[in-house]
Amino acid sequence: MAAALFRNGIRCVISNEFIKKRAISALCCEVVPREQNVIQASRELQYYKTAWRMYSKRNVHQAGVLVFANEYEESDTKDYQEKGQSFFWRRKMRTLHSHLDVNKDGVISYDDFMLLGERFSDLGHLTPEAKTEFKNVLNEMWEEQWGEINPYNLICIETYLEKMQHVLNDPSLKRKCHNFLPFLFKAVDKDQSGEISVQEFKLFFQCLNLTHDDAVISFSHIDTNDDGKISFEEFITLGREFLLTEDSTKPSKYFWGPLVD
Ligand SMILES: [Ca+2]
Ligand SMILES: [Ca+2]
Repeated sequence: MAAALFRNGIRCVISNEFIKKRAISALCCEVVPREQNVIQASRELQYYKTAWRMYSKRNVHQAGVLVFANEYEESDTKDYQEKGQSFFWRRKMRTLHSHLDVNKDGVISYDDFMLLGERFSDLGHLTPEAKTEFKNVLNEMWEEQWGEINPYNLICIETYLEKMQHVLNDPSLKRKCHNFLPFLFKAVDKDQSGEISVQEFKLFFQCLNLTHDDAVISFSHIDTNDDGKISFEEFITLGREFLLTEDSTKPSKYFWGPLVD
């Protein structure tokens, strides 16, 4: 049931009336609704409701933080084995490193980071306020993950893998690792309709120097409910999962285009 509510997407959660109806019908359709499921469902609805409200108020950063504020807690407490050792996950991180290394000199610098931020901002014609907020988040992310902002702070692939593995194994960092995604969504959603069309997604991939064909393939996987649009919820869920899962069967592996070898 919880998964069914998830699939409905955050856009549907705009209307309070809809939420009530949806919650009631979802709960009634369950053959034997267990108390735990009910609590979980109402908690999820509350998160999406609050997240969307904040997102709508341009508090994009807080929206992203909220969406997954309580997710992955269980797995954190259950599984203490060090994560991030699989070839698959490391391949995904190498793919992301290659996108973040905008000038392709083999290392990510603060300039690369800002340049990519600029590209995404221009892509969606973000308002000056949203652009500043996005830049602040990128700055915070840089300082938190890579330390000092200076031209000599260069992140090679080995350092990147090591740091991302640290994120994967640190619950507090893990909770924040997707903070940039709501901004990215807002930037990619050029017409600000609240959903990403395949045309908008092609432009996003263009920013990453990927082809339109790559975009179409990734789009089809990220659009998990096959409605021809990528919702806020689909985008954040899969974008975050790309960073965190070691399960190679998940469609989130397509989020950043073809994986590097
Ligand atoms: Ca670079
Ligand atoms: Ca969709």
